Amino acid sequence: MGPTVDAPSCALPSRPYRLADRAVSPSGTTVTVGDVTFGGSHVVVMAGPCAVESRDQLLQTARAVRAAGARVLRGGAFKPRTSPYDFQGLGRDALELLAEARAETGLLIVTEVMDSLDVELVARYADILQIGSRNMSAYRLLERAAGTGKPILLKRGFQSTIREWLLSAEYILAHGNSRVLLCERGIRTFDAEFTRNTLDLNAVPVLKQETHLPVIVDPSHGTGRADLVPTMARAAVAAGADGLLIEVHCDPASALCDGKQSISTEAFGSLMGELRRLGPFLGRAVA
Ligand SMILES: [Mn+2]
Repeated sequence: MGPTVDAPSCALPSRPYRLADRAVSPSGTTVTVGDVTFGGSHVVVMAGPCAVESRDQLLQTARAVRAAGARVLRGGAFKPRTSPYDFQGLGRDALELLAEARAETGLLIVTEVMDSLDVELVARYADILQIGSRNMSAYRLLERAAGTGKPILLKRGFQSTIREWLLSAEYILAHGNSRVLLCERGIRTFDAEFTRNTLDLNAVPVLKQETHLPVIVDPSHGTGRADLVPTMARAAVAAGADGLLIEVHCDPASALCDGKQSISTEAFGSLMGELRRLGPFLGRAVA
């Protein structure tokens, strides 16, 4: 007999994201906000403009997405733009308009908080706080947002691995806030000729194994192209996503932000019809 060698362990390597670990809740966690539940039998659709631009723009879009079956209205008040000369958002005025749209339509509000200094302000208006892709690793911001007790939509950093993303979620969970939604929104790859980002749908089944948290897909930023959004939205639902985040504008050609990837209210209505028909084949209802 030669020297003894330890047999390779077949056990999974221990996961560093202790609270996000699927083992904590093997059947998955649901996150309930108002009358909307993420992670259950329904695929929840969140829709609206990239940025709140005006009262008319927001209300017109909100009414249309509500009529088509969306449950949550998205709309940026504080916009992290690549150029400091681009439209930066209407700030507090946008939050007031979002509140007005909620009062009229009954839609819940998801909007981004970009800076620790704005957390309390945004939390006074939002039903769900969004942490944007650029801020996924802003750990103090994550903790401040977690401390509000509001549900957090955590977008994946466009240059972040799934492990890094789950560890960012762990910051929120470890700070005592268990209501985290993970949102895949595309990552930067070598091929940006035809698409703005590469939508990583691999992440959906990977996350379903690794974590109990609900998984959302954003096909708008994931592709950067309105014409690709319906296809990738259907693909996301087929892959097992618990929700979708879609940019919709009442007049995409005039949008101040992300017009190329924003679908019209009419296209959104058609997409919702397709998703509703597709859902039963996948064991999900779409709402
Ligand atoms: Mn956008």
